[in-house]
Amino acid sequence: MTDIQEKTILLIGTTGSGKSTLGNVLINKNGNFEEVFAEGEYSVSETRNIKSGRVEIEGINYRLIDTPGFGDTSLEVIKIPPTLGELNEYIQLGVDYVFFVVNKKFDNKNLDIFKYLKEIFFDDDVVKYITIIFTHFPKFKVKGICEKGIEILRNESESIADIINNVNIIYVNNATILDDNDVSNKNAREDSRKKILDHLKLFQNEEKCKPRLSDLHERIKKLNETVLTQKKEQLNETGEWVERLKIFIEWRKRRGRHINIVGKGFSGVKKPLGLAISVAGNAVEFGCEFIEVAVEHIYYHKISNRIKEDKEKRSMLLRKELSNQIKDHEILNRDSTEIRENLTWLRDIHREIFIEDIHR
Ligand SMILES: Nc1nc2c(ncn2[C@@H]2O[C@H](COP(=O)(O)OP(=O)(O)OP(=O)(O)O)[C@@H](O)[C@H]2O)c(=O)[nH]1
Ligand SMILES: [Mg+2]
Repeated sequence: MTDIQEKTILLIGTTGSGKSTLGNVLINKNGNFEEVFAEGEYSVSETRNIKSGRVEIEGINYRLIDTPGFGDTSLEVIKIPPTLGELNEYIQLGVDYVFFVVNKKFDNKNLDIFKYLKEIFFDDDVVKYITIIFTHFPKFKVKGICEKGIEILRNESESIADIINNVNIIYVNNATILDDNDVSNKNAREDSRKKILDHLKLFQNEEKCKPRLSDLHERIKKLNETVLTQKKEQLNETGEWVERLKIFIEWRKRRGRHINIVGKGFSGVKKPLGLAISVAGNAVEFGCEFIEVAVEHIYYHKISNRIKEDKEKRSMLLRKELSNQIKDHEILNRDSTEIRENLTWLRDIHREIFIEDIHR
């Protein structure tokens, strides 16, 4: 009988985060990082089904479970890939490590995945087993830079800080090895691998993390349905808000005001997408922020994804996009009743001024 221990590593994360690649780096087939799990070359989800691979390292047999990525690019919701219902068959005996793979930035989608790990696949205990592995991080060997990354994350939001403080974090870079001469990327993969192997040696839980297997398929299906319904409601609500905004901004523009200036006197408390809107002293800031928030949700994938990093540029583009929309808007053809119905959120006096102004 062999005396080889077996440990299970579950790779989980959004699509394109680098799960399959990370699996290949750990297995290091033929010492050449050959593909065991298919790595995506194009911007489409590559892994459709769960797959497992093995590697023996220093007397320990690691079983790697590669999974399809979370993500729904069309709706900005994070549905659980239905095929993850089959995880049952792979992790019945429990897992030793959950490698939560993140492409550079820990965002809201990752917050959702974290929640699903605790509520759908495991329970709160899973946090002890999670290591967040940030991929696509070329400077991972520069001294101090990973610590700085962690510090930045801690300041990002309370919910992210709460996660960061309770899990292990590793930064790596597993860029594609282009050809035999691509020593630089090969070395980077070797260094990444070493970093993770050191972590595996250092960090071990005595017991395996037990999954919640019963009705997994059903629970995933139910959750996905709920997520989609919520998103649909949000979009409808946002759509209505943008409509109202267009009318309001048009009004301001016609009165010679800059599009961003909502002006004093506008008051009302509304909650598009859970964001409380109220105007007291700082009307201008409110205006910009509101426009940005409302439109961002509509054009999220069209614009903000592209230029996520550059907030100023993003606001500018969002506003430009909005003004283009306004140009097309057939506001002048609306009759007073229709406008009144659209403007229930304005104070009576402002609503009437607006209608008068439009029909002048
Ligand atoms: N530069 C760089 N590229 C990476 C890194 N990790 C992965 N990639 C590349 O990113 C792309 C996506 O990687 P995959 O490993 O297929 O991602 P995945 O998480 O398995 O994606 P799905 O199977 O769709 O869920 C591939 O082209 C990889 O070569 C990294 O650390 N740095
Ligand atoms: Mg994959």
